[in-house]
Amino acid sequence: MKNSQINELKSSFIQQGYIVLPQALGDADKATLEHVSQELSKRSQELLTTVKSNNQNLSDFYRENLSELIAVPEFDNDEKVCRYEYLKGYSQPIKTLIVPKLQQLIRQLTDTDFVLFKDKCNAKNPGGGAFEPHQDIIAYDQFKPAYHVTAAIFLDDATLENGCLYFPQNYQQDLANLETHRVPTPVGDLPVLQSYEGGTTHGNIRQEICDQMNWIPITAKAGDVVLFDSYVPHYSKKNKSQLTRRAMFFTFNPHSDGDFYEAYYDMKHREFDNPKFHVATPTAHSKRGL
Ligand SMILES: O=C(O)CCC(=O)C(=O)O
Repeated sequence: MKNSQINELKSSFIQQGYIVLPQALGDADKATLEHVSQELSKRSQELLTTVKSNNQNLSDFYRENLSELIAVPEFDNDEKVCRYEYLKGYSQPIKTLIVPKLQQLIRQLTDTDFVLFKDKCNAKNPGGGAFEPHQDIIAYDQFKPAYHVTAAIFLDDATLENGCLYFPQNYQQDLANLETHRVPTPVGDLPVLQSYEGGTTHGNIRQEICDQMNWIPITAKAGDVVLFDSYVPHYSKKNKSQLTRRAMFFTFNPHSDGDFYEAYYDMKHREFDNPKFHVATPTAHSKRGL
């Protein structure tokens, strides 16, 4: 990338909270991710099927299997994979090839060193996968870092029909007069918006605040990367197509805050049902009374 392009992306990222990087990964990386996705998707499906056929619950299963891939089902079907997590912990190519590449990319665009905080693949199978408007930060605040950057890598084209992401345009300007808690971050004070607590809407940004933002769909091609910070609100609709809309999400925190990857996944294995891990997601546990 040219310096002028990088500078433009940097300021857009700070202003909007997200940027789109078309075809940011090369063919070899795309092939690696396709291979990993097939392997891990198969494993997560096996896990859901086995736990169900053994009449176990996932919460007990993960407390006893602390290094296993985490498979999370859709709320309306306990054998349909919504997402799987702990990719770096489970896959060598993710650890040695993909994560270092993303660290390099994020460094180039933020001038800061980041370490991996968490990682997941949203399977977004036909008929599933709607994520309500939310800010990721409220799902992460049990750990020290107060600012994160996520690289979303699309493995399939993301379209209006299959549930692409939506982000608001200039939300900070639109919400400038909103009285809300603001957190100091490396890119200035960022707002934490009021959300619903408990029940089926746990973690969703309150409707009257959603209505003040100008949401736009971000369609993407397989191989595109969208970088977004942990404060920018976002959502996606149900997949109404007949095919999956897979996307991997690698979330990083500044290196200077420390490395929490294993601590995060230790907690997630031990507390699978904790609502913190089911913010605005279409997963089985988020839709239970909390
Ligand atoms: O995969 C999607 O469509 C939305 C992802 C998301 O917002 C999340 O996992 O927090």
